[in-house]
Amino acid sequence: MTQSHPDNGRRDFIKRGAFAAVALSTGAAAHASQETSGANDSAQPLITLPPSVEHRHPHVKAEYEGFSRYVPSRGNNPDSDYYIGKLVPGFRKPEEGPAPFVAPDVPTLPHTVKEGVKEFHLVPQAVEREFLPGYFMNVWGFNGSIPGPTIEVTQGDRVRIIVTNELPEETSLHWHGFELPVQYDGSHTLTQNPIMPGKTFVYEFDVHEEGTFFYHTHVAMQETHGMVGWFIVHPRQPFDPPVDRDFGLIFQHFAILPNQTVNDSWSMDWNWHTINGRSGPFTTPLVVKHGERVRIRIMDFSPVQHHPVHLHGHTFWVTGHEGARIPKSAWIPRNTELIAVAQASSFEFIANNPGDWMFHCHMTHHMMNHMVKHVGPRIRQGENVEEYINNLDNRPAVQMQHQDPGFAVPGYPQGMKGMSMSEEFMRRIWSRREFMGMRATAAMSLMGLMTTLRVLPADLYHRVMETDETIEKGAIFQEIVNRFGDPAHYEPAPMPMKHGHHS
Ligand SMILES: [Cu+2]
Repeated sequence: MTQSHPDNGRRDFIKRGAFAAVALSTGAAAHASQETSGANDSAQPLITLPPSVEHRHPHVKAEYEGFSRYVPSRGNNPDSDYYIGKLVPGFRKPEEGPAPFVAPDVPTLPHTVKEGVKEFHLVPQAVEREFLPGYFMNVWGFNGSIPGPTIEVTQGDRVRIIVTNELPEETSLHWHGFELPVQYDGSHTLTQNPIMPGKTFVYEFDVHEEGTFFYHTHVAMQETHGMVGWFIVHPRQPFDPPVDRDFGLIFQHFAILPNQTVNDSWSMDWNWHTINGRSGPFTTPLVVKHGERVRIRIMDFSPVQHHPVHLHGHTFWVTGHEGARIPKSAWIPRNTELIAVAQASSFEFIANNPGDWMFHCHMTHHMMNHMVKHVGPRIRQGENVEEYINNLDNRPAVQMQHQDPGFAVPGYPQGMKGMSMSEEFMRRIWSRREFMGMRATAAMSLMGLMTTLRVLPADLYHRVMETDETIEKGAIFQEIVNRFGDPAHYEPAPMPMKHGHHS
């Protein structure tokens, strides 16, 4: 592969001082440079090639040129295998097998092996789920969780799933996308009799496919209550190139009216949105190390809405949908991927741009939740619904005008001033390791179907994810600005926050 203007890229990197160091390390030093990314300015050769790639593809250096796993970069030739990091491998060695699948805030379903069959127990049941701190919703899921726990197997496995129905009504479970014997398809009444309350049904089949699948109730109205879970099948022959991270996010929405905790399964509308059963800012950030290859699988199990999911600061390759992995020649570079109801998409990228990056559905009304503080009893002075219900004859006075001057602005509520973020709310948001060191105002910008991708240099990743160090709000972000940005023009977030800060 001949490079048209390799020197342009080279000069550009070198010009950028601290960036250059990490782009200019040799393959053997790839891991070492990760430790010091951005903190070293010695000049070294341009190309960063992991030894495994050099070994397998001894002639790729020219193609690789122009792309760095440590600096936002494209590569020079769109037809190159390494354009936008397309086939740049992660640090994980192929012999280590696939990276563990991680669905934040959703457990993995344990299994036992009986005579060569992987046996799982799934329990459809009503569950209580805390969408946001203090906002407990009564929804339906599996084994105490919504989404249900992840089933994770390998292509070629035989699975037995023992389903015991703890719902108050009949159900059946569908294994979405599997080419299985029809009697185990779970299509309610078409292929099997319903599983009555308290009864057990056993599904058993061979898994010859690989990819991103899921299971769900096949009773439509139960679907609106949220009954879905991942069914991840790792390929027998590991995907190439290997990834270091494999995340899964399930997007859902519900219609839960003001002062209610139960979803309206008849509604054509929606007001609550969740990613893996939580709403922003309670969604858990995806934290990765600078330079890693990352896979994210997204899936939409919303009853009626599609989601254009947008990642900031990176360009990713769409590598598969719910059907199967896409041949490499047909991978598409994007920064926004539209997933329709019951579809899944997988994409991969090199995390070469440090920072806290928005990762969210781009539908404006999916970037917020309920917004109903001004509706019903909550417009009244005091917000205790119990008191209101228990004393209908002497209900609290209606609060005709909110005190916050923002409510007087035409176009209310653009500033989302109805959102209540109490001190306890914020304490819970910030109590999570994954949130540490983000800007003090970070939570204010995350609502509904919004989460964060945090790309951290190895030392900062270590501080956030592997130590119990107390990290001041904004400290990690400030450090990233210091190393990779323009600190002279950076203004830290005000502390304390206006609403519900904590110390
Ligand atoms: Cu959306």
